Amino acid sequence: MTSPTTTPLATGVAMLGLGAMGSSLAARLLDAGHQVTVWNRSAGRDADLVDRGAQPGATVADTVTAHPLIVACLLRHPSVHETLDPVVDRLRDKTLVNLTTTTPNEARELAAWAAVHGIDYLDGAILAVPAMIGSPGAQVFYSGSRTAFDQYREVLDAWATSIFDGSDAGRASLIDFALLSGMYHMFAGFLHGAAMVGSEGMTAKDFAARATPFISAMTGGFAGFAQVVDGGDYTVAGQQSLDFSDLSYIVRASDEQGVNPATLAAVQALITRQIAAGHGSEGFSRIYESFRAAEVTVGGGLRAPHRSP
Ligand code: FVH
Repeated sequence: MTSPTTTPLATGVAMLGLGAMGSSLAARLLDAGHQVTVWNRSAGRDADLVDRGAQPGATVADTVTAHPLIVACLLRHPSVHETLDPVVDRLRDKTLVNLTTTTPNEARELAAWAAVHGIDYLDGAILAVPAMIGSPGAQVFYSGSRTAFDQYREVLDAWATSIFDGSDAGRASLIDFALLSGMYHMFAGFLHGAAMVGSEGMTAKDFAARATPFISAMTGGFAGFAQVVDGGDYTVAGQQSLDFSDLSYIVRASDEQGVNPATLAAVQALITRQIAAGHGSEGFSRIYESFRAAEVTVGGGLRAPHRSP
C-alpha cells in the first residue's frame, strides 16, 4: 500500500457514488495526489471532497469524460446500469473499476456488458469498512481485466492491499461473499451463545471475554478441515466423528432456556443428513457434502440451488 506522503501521481480518476465508502475512496485518492472528479446522484455529498481539491462532475457524462479510469461505488448491481447505461458510448476504450457489491453472476453480467461496449472491466470486492480505507488492515479483491489491474495498480493500492483473483469477473465477489459467510456464521454463533447465558443473567461482555480466546483458538482447526475436504477422504483417522458431533442436546438446552436454537439446529440438520446417509463414523468436515447437496434451505423452504449457466 502506498503511504499518505506518496509523491502526487498524474492519474485522473472519475469517481461515481459518494456514499460512505465512495467518499472514503475518493478522499484517499486525493490524499495520494490523484486528480479526482466526483459525481453523486443526490446533490451535496461532494462538498467536503471539493473542499479538499476534487473536481465536481456536473453530470455522469461530464464525469466519465474527464478521465480514462472510472470507479463506481454505488449501492447494488441495478444502480450501476441505471448510472452507466445512458452514457455507455462515452465509456468506450476506458477502464471501469466497479466496487459496487454484486453477486458473482452480476459481476459477470457487467463484464459481458462492458466487453460488448469496448470497456476494460475490473470488478472489486472491498473487505473493509470506510474508516479502514488506506490503512494496513484493508483488503480489496479484484477479478476481471488483468490489464486494468496492472495499469492502475498505484491507484488501487492507495485504498488497500490489492489482490488479483483471476480473469473471471465473478471470482472476487465469490471469495468476498464466502469470507463474509464465515464471519456472519461466527457472529451469529457468538450472539446465540450470549443469548443462552444471558437467559441466566450473564452479561454479553462477560461472555465475550470467555468466547474470544476459545473461538480464536478454534480457527486453528480450519487447516485440518481443509486438508480433509481437499483430499476428499472423510474417513481419515484422528477426526471428531459425526456420531460424536451430535448437537441435539445443545439445541434442546437452548430451547429449555427459551432461546431460539435456529442457527444451531441448522448445523445439526447438516450433520443428521450425513449420518442418515451412513457416514456417522466419518469426520465432522463431511458436512461440507451437505452444503453441496442437491437442495438447499432458503427462508424455511427447500429448493434446488441456483447454478451458473
Ligand atoms: N460501507 C461499508 O462498510 C461496505 C464495505 C464493503 C463494501 N460495501 C459496498 O460499497 C458500496 C457502497 O457502499 P456505501 O457504504 O458507500 O453505501 P451508501 O453510503 O449507502 O451509499 C450508496 C451510494 O450509492 C448511490 N446510489 C444508490 N442507488 C443509486 C442509483 N440507483 N443510481 C445512482 N446512485 C445510486 C447513493 O447515491 P445517493 O443515495 O446519495 O443519491 C450513494 O452514493 C455498496 O455496494 C456496498 O455494499 C460498503
